[in-house]
Amino acid sequence: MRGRQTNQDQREKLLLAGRIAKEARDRGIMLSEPGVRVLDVVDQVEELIRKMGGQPAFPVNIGIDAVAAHYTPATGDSQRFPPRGILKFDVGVHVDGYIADTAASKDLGGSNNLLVSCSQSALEQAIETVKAGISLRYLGGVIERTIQSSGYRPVTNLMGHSIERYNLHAGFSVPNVSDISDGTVPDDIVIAIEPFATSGKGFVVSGRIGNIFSLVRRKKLDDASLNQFQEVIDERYSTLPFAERWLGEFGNRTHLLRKLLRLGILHGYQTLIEASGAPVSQWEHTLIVSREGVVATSK
Ligand SMILES: [Co+2]
Repeated sequence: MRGRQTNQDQREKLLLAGRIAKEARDRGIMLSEPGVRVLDVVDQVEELIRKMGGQPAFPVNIGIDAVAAHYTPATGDSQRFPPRGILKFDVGVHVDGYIADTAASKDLGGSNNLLVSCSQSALEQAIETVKAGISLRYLGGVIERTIQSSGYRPVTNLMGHSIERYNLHAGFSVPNVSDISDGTVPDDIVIAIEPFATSGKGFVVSGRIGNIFSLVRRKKLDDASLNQFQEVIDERYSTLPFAERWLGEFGNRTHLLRKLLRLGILHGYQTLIEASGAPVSQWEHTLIVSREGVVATSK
């Protein structure tokens, strides 16, 4: 895939995924209000993605306050948005495997929150700055300084990432600070840039599995129901992350998921939580970067 991201057909699919992701993200942010059921919003947004001709590239991630990433509601989850808190709404869309990944934040029950706006400014600055060949030290420094100038810290162990077909985290990372990588941004690449800001320590630790899984590798087992379950997952999601609640027709899915996790056939994503329990904000766009310029597909 790399080196061929700007082929016209691929580019159109990337742009369509970006437009759908933008709509989905904005709808999600609008619907997420104190007292509203989280699962209702997530269901509506994932439905919108499908109606518009895309597929979710991962389950909608809902992060409230110190939860930075990797949480999605389970089937029947009755949780409601709290009266106050920093919400991160992270959406992924793919069209034939071509992915857009985008996120926004909102101060629930409040308005102009500096923690929310500083990571947004950092993303804007990063998009202004990024180009093929630019040093990651410089780019990371722009993000870091923008967040610090508002009195907050970037989250150092969460990073932007390259994206390839059916591959959300394709190996190349875009740090949110200057001193993590000596590399440069390659020509002809799709990357998501995602600054995270916090009033806490500036790094996340792993919590429990947040109802999100992905296929690592299929294995032929002696159990027919486990084999069928693997096949359905592989056909529907390939190796992209999926939610427990997307497999509602399998009444025994909790049991099947647990078995496949234990066998290493599935990976379970642990929630990522700010180390001191402080709130985190995040903004994210997906960009096509080439010598001809930079296009933010989800903007
Ligand atoms: Co991302």
